[in-house]
Formats: sequence, structure tokens, C-alpha cells
Amino acid sequence: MTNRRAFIAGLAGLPFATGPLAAIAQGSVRALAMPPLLDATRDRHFRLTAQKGKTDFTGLGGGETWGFNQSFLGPTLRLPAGASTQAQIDNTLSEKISVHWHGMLIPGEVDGGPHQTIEPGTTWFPELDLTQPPATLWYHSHVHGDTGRQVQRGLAGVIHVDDGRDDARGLPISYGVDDLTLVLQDRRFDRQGRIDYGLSMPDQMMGFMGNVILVNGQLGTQAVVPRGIVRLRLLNGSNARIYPLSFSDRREMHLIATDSGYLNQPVAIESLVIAPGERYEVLVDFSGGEAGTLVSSANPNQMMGGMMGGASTAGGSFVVVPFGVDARLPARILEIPADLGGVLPDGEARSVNTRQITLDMPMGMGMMMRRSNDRFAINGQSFDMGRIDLSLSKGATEIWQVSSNMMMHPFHVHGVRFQVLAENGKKPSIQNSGWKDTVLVNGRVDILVSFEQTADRANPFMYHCHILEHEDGGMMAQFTVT
Ligand SMILES: [Cu+2]
Repeated sequence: MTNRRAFIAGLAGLPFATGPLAAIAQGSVRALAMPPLLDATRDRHFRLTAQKGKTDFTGLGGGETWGFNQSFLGPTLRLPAGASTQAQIDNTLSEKISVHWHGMLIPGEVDGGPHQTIEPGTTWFPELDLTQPPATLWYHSHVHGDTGRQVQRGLAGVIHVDDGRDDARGLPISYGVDDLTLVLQDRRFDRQGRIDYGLSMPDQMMGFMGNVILVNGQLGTQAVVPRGIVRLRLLNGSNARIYPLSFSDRREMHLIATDSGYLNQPVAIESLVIAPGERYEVLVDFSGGEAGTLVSSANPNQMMGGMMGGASTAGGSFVVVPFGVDARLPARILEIPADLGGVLPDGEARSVNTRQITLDMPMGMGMMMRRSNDRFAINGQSFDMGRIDLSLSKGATEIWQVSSNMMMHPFHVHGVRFQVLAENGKKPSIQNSGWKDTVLVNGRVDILVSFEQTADRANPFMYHCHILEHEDGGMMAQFTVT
């Protein structure tokens, strides 16, 4: 371990790049661990306790972290599709938190947004009645102004909505064997190995950028997979970093699901861009027995970093996680299934109300110097807990034309799934062809969205940028559905 400690200590100041992380993986390879699985499909009840802990990510000592039922991040919840589950969330921390069920189609009063905070020492009992198809969702804190810091400390976890029919679909279902959950997060650590969330001016502007990557809260690990088809459920749980992912040997990934569920059939792709808040599921063929490495190229938002003075120094590609094949592990699926049974959006824009949504960045240093939760805006207005921005009728369908300026923004809407009609006037990319709840806006994206879940004035739904520093800074708005 001495070498590894010294090595990591030597990383300080180096750009986030392939070399150092690859060397960590070679020097001291640990197997990647999955988050513990909390299966509520039988009991239809689960309990999460938000708690303090200590985590040593780097071998340098470490420091205080937060998690659910553990010291950092939370368990993977397996919840039944088409049934109701009773949740219990205990907050043992010394500040208020919330637990937003990102991607769940449930009413505003149980959505876990900024209006449903859980005070220290108290418990929240939301009933989660899931009428939606199977999907990989996630949960995270969503306290206005504190989301970035609380998620950075560890208040996040993954959800598998499961209808029990994946085996019949020919999909891998063995948790942690051929069905892997991968939470991608970047972090910075200080010399004691404590999470460093000090925000520089470029961080406040562009969103927080770490210089090392954690997968499921672990640094420098290797995933070990069977000699067969392996399913990767990818979550970008980072505050701001966008990952353009591919395998270093250019092997195909077979896209099977977007944020809100399955495609009708797998689509082979070589690369996949995953923005904060998004989930994608892919199948990867390891039946040839060859190891592979999932890599990311530079954050595309950093390419514009020159304007912020030096933010672009962290360019270049880097290792996300290497995969080794262990032929002793059971390989249950040996072929990519032909049909997934997902029902795709119909791609037709009906004649409905159209709205323009602009994601506004601060203009100039004067704006940047303002108080921190009112620098960013949507349609010219910073988020205000007391102001309802839109009032919609239950069952309404609308086209939202969402525009970004200066940089890319992942746009998330609570309580719905939507279809992408167009990206900059063109047919959406393959990765945006399925049901989504978060979409990366680079210019203009048109979405078609139906509002089926209710949200009253006391418990409105949010729509916001999922770069958490932008969200905390006011790039968020709220709507009712009645
Ligand atoms: Cu943004």
C-alpha cells in the first residue's frame, strides 16, 4: 500500500488523464463493489437512514462523508413496477435534507423536491405507487441551495424499477455478476484525502469539476465480469461533468434503455454521452473473454473553458473503469436479445401548446458577484420557492423548446417522462430516441411532454438544469399540475 499512497499523493496538480488512473488500477487492483442491494419487491417496504460516516477513498486518511444506511452513497433499491411501496426515510444528520425520486412518475407531494424537506431527527414516510415501466432511476437530496454540497458528500443512490420479466426478455439479471450498476462521480480530495468541495469562480460558473473519478464511491477499481453478455446500468451522479463514453477497443455497446425505460430493441453504438442526472443501460459482449476498458473523453463543456481562464487544462481522455473477464463466473446470457418490448415514443408532434424555456447564464462579472442562489435563471428569473412559474392542467400535452446559451445544460423535468422531438431542428440522436426525463441541451432541444401526475401549490414539480451548481444558483423553476 505504501507505493500506492505515495503515488496518489503525487497526483496533486496533475491533469485528470489516463496515465495516473490506469497506473492505480495496475498497481493495486481491487474488484469493483456494487452498492448493497435493498430488494423491496416482496415486502414493499424499505427504510433509508441518512447518516454520517467516514470514508477513506484514497488511502490518505479520508474524512466525513454522508450516505444512506452506510457511510457514502446509499443502497440500490429494487422496487416493483405496477405496485405501491412504503418508504421510510430517517434523517439522523444535523441539517435538513430531502430525497427526490429522480424519474419516478408520482405526485408532487411525494416527489422529494425542495418543498418536502426532512428536518434533522425526523422521519418521512412517502408511499411510492409506481405505475411506470421498468427503468433505472435514482434518488438524491434536493434541498434548494444545498443540493450540490449534499450530493457531493454522498446523499445519492440508484433505483431499479423491476417488473420481474427481465429473464423472459433475455436480459442479464444477476445483481453484481452480469447486471452491474455503475455510479459515475468525479471528486477532488485534499492532502488528507477528504472530499474537497471548495468552489472556485470557474466551478461556480461551469459547475464543479473533480480531478479523479469514483465508480460506486470507489477509486481505482476493476470490474470483474463473466464470459458472456453483461448489462451496465450507468448513472451520471456527478455534479457537473459530462462523460462521452466508449470502450478503448471501440467494441460496441448495445443500448437497451434510456432514462425512463427500455427501447423496443437494442441499438449498437460506439459511444454514449451521459450528462448529470441521466441513466443509460447498455449490454456489452464479453463472450470472447477479452478484457475491455470503459473510457471517457474530456467534458465537452470544458472545451469552452478558455473564456473562464484555464478551466480547460483538464482535457484528454481517462479511464472510467477497466473490465476483466473471469470465466469461472456464471455467464447466463450469451446473445444480445432481438426484442425488448419497450414502447417507443411515437415521434409525432401533436398540435399542442408550445412554450419557450431558456436556460440563462450570468452575463459578466457583475452578475457573477451576486449572492450565490440568484445568479442563474430560467426565462430571466432565478428560482423562487414562493413563485409558481407554470400552472398546467392534468392530462395536458405541451411542446417545450428548451434553449441553452454559452454552454450545455442537462435539463430535467420532475413527475414526467418525455420524448425528444428534435435537437437543433434535426431528428434526435439514437441515445435520445427513447423515453427521457433529463436531456442534454446544446443549442435547442424540443421535447413533447404530457403531465399526468398532480402537483399542488404546496408541492410543485421542478424543472431545472442538473448541473447542481447551476440548479443551486437559481437555474430552476416550478409548476403545478391540477
Ligand atoms: Cu446548467
